Amino acid sequence: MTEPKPLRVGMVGYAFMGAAHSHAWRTAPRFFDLPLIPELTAVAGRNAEGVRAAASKYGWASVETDWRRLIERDDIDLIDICTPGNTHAEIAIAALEAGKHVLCEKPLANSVEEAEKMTAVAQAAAERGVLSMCGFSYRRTPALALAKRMVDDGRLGDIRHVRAQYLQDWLSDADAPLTWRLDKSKSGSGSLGDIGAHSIDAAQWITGLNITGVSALLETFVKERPVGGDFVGLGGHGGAEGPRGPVTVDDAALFTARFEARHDDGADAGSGSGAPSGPIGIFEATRFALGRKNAMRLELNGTRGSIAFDFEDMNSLQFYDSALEPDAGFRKIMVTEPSHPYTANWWPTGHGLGYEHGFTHQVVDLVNAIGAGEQPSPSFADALQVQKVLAAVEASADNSSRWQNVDKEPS
Ligand code: SOE
Repeated sequence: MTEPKPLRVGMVGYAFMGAAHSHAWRTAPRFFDLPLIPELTAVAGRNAEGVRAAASKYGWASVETDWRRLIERDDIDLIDICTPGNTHAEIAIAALEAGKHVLCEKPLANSVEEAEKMTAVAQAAAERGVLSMCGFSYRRTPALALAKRMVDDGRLGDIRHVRAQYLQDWLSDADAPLTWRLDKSKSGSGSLGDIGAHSIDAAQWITGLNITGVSALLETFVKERPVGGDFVGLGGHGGAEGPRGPVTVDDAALFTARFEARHDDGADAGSGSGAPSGPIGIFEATRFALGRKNAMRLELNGTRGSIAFDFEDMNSLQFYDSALEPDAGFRKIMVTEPSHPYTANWWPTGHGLGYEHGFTHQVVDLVNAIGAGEQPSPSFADALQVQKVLAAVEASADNSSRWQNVDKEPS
C-alpha cells in the first residue's frame, strides 16, 4: 500500500488558537487514518524570538516573520490562519489565489463585506480544487455532533425553541488588561463575534435552519482598561494604576432570533400568512458571567424531544424523549460510546475527551475532505451566514427604535 502523501501546513499566529491548532495537526494522524499526513512545515509571526520559541514548543520545522513568505513557499500546501479577525481576509485571499488550501479561525472576518469577498474567492478556488474551511470547532465536539445526528434523525421532531448561551467571566475584573479582543479594529466585535459566533453557527448547523431576523442589546460594562498589562491566558491582571485605554467592543450581547421554517414546509417564517413558522431563539454571550469559565450551552425544544448541552460537562448530552413515559425526565447520555461521533478513535467508553479534541476532529474532517476533493464544512459561505447574523445583531442594537422603556410612573 502506498504511503499517504504529506499535507504541508503553514500556520500564521501562535497564541491560544495557534497552540490548539498545532496540537491538532500533530495528533490527528496518530489517532485517525488520513488520506494525507499533515506536516508542521512552518509557523509565521512578526516577532522573530517569539515565533522561534513557538516553533520549538509546538513542533514546527521552520519559521517565517512575514506570513507572505508562507504563501510564496512551494513546500507549503495549506495555510492555517490563527490571527485576529482584521487579518483574515488579506491572508485567506492571498493564500487561495496562490493555490493553497485554507483553514481560517472564526469568525471568518470583521465585516460582511470582507466575508463576501473571501467567500467569492473561496468558491472560485474550489473550482480549481483549492479548498477552505472556517474553524467553528464546536461542531466537532462529540456531544454536539450527536445532537445534530439526533435532530437529523427526527428524534426531536420540529424544533420550536433554541436557547443558546456562551458564558465566560475572564473580564469580570475591571483591571484585566486591554487586549486585541477588546479592540474593535482588530477583533471586529467583543463577546458577540468571539463567542456568540460559536453559538450562532452551532444553532444553525444543528437545526439545519438559518436565522432570518434578530432583535438585540449590546453592553460594555467596563469602558476603559489598563494598557500594557501582563497578559496571562484570556484575562490576567493589568494593575489598577497606570494608563487606561478605551474598550471599543461589547462585553455582553443578548438577542432574540427567528429561524427559517423547515425547508420542506416551503413556508418562510414570519410571513404572517399562517404558514408554519420556524423556531424562535434566545442567545446570550458574555465575558462577565462570574463563575462561568467556558459554559457554551445549547438547548433545543422540539415537538418530540429536547436536548441540552453544556461545554463545562462536554462529554454528556441531556436528552428528553416524549416517547417515554411522561415522568421519565431528561436522561444523561455519556457521549463516549464507539457508536458516537469521533469517539471510537480515542478511549474506552466513559473515559472522556477535552477541548482540544474538537480541534483534532476539525483537522480530521478537513484532511478527509481535501483527500476526497470535497468541500469541507463549515465552508466560507456557511461562515458568511454567521457574519450576516453578527452584523444584524449590531445593527439592531444600534437602532434603539424598537426599545420600549418601562414607564417609571404607573400609567
Ligand atoms: C476566547 O473567548 C476564546 O478563546 C474564543 O476566542 C474561542 O473561540 C473559544 O473556543 C474559547 O474562548
